[in-house]
Amino acid sequence: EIDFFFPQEQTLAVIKPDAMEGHKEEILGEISKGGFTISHLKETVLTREMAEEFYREHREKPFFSQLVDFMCRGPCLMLVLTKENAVEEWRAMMGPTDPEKARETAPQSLRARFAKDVLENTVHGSSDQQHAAEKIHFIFGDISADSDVLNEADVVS
Ligand code: RTP
Ligand code: MG
Repeated sequence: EIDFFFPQEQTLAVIKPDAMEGHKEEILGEISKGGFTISHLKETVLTREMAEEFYREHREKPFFSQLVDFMCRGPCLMLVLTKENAVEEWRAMMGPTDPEKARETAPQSLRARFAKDVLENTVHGSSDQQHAAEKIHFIFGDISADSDVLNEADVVS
């Protein structure tokens, strides 16, 4: 029998303000069922400056100011998820950006189930490992020496 070793990968997940209002526990349950380990967790209301920086790759898009308004509207839950292939697996659990498309192509996904529209779409996930590393650093600072398992010190309030 051969045991293959797959390295653990980290991704940043965000439960967005629309979902914090009624689906937080259910989404956390799905994350757990999906086999992800949560190593860091922080509930926060983003300032405009933080939201602008977080989504800076979209600053030229027509929806940018709406996106920033939405992300600052209430608390977000920020999570560092660890698993083999975490970036791709979390994106798959989220489903496509637009929930209408999600309902057609990925009806079990979080966005298909909970999202209102293409803006208020429930969850964020890093698009690749570089993006994950950047955004995790932006939200949580340097966590490179921390354990992959959540302990009290890593819950930031
Ligand atoms: P995210 O970054 O939040 O995980 O979402 P994503 O990769 O699926 O989509 P992205 O293109 O990166 O867009 C970031 C977020 O901007 C909002 N959006 N609004 N009104 C619109 O047409 C529109 N398009 C995108 C969504 O909140 C989207 O998740
Ligand atoms: Mg994106």
